[in-house]
Amino acid sequence: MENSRFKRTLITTALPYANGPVHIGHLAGVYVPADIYARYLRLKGEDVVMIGGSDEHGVPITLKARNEGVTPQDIVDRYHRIIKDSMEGLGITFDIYSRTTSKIHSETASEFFRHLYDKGEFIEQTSMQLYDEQAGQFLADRYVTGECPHCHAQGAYGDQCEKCGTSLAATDLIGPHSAITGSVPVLRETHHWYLPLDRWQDKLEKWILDGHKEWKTNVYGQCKSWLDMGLQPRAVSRDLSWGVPVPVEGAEGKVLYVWFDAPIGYISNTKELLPDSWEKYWKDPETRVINFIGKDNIVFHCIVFPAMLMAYGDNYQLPDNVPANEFLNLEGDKISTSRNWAVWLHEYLADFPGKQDVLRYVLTANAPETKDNDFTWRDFQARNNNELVAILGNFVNRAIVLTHKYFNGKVPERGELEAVDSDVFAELAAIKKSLGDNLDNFHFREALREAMNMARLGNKYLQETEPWKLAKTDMGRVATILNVAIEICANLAIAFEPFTPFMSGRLAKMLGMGKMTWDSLGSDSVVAAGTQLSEPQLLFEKIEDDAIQAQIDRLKLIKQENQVKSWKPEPQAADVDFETFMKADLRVGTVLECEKVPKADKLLRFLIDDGLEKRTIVSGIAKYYQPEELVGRQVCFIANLPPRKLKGIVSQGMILSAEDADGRLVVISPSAQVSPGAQVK
Ligand code: B3M
Ligand code: ZN
Repeated sequence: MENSRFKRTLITTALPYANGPVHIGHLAGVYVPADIYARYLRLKGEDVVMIGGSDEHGVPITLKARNEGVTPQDIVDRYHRIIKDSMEGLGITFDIYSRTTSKIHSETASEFFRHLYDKGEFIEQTSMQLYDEQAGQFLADRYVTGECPHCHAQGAYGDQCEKCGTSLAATDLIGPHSAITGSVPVLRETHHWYLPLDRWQDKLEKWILDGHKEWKTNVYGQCKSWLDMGLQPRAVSRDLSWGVPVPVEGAEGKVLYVWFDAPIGYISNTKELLPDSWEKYWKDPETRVINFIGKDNIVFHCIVFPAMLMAYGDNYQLPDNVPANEFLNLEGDKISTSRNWAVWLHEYLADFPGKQDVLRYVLTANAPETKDNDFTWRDFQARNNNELVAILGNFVNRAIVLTHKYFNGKVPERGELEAVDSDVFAELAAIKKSLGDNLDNFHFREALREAMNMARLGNKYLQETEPWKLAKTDMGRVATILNVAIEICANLAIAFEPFTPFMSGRLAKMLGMGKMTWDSLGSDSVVAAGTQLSEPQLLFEKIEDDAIQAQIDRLKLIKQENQVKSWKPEPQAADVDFETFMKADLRVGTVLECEKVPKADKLLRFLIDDGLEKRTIVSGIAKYYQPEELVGRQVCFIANLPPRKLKGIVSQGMILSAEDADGRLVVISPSAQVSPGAQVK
């Protein structure tokens, strides 16, 4: 920031809803990049404050509470803890991580609303909204489902039909039902306060479209399309009992809309952190505000909240940048809290203790900065084993082990530099430059690649100079080479600090480094000659297949469970007349023999006593039964099908099974022993 007009940076991070734990999607989109950036600025010695907290209002929290039979406060208490602890566990360095149910927040949000209200910044409007009489509450759009008026799909939501993608109003739905009680909602009149965004259209256009062409294209593009459509008034209150009460008369039973109070949470949390100096971070033009968010939050941070701040006045600063990320998918599917399709941070920390850096590294190397990206466990393993272990860990280990071997772990003095040594220092300085440029521009993937190039440089240097070969002939040269190698290690500790702080801390300690600073990065004298290194410790260890397989198996199980949950029986088939049905000869037989059909993993061959003779039937249920367990059992089969050849075996009939929701086949048997050949009627 040396040459810029700013003196300090306020970093805000989207406040996660406290209705579930955080997952890798949240981390990759918001918290890991924000933390990298904050750590980078701190390394540079800048004045920076990073604000976080839980978003504890909104309808989903009330529904979850209702489903579990607990209070909304119980829900947010539970998840706030989990989120706060797990983020801390991952080394996300919030200066404060607070919550929107705090007293200071409701006071701040309430005052904010009241100030706008008194200034005449709202309009009041009456409208008809769907009301669930059984639940005794108005229904948020998302909680009404019905038939889409456009494509006539069932199960369209009150805000959007997921089938045809049309945006809807809940009142457009044909045959609407409440998602809370299933009852048919009625229309009721209600009134709300609206922030007329149209009043701010011109100012927002100038500020973003003219003033912030440097924003990421996804962010700029979304803003432009909102602005091009023309802004409309937005309701800022809701009929709900959970939230910050609307602080005006005649507003009983109404609370601030969650998206009105949540961004004010950034302000209240700053106040809580810095009761005396918070205003400096919000109202001084020398403060630079950066909002880290996911792409689904762009409109609220770039249009709605800035309009709120402009309406408030009092010199509130608008964000200087909003580096929103795209989404991270998991093993090819969209991450979903409700479908449990996620890698949850608190579970990761329990399953992979001490491996915070690996997750931070993989999420950054694969960050969805410009497009949606995919997290896979195989990629996670490969990046750990082939990059962190094989490149970074390996180089550092070699440098330190060799220093112990030849100099008892004391960093040797270096002699005259040869070209190959000076090249290293020139390269370190060049990497520092592009690392810094990338970080300044929120290109964290690229920045991480640069940091990794430093480790590649180290390996290449040792490969070229081969100090182990010189040990017999030229210890002076060995001293110089290892001195340079240790300098590279020290540079690595600094360069990686924003990305993998746990490793950096351990490495810095091994190298006897003091406080790490950005200034010393790229220099040739971070560690003084004569410094005693501690015993080498591995920085990273290989992750074995079984740990990865366990994660993949867990996801497989979740996929199956989801399939079962969303399963619906086939619609009933067309009518069949009685005569036709009676032509099918269904019988019971006893299984005499059962065995796998060679080279056919689905098929079992049965020998069945059908009361008249022994008949062979081939059936495709081998995945679901061991042959032995079926011998002696009675099964139902169709006796009068024409014989069919399967894998060279003539099958005389078909064994009946039921297909369960997960595709599993279960054979149908009589509920009591009957004579073989008994007909099923
Ligand atoms: N809680 C939405 C989300 O988690 C919301 C962010 C608020 S930021 C002020 O996607
Ligand atoms: Zn539709």
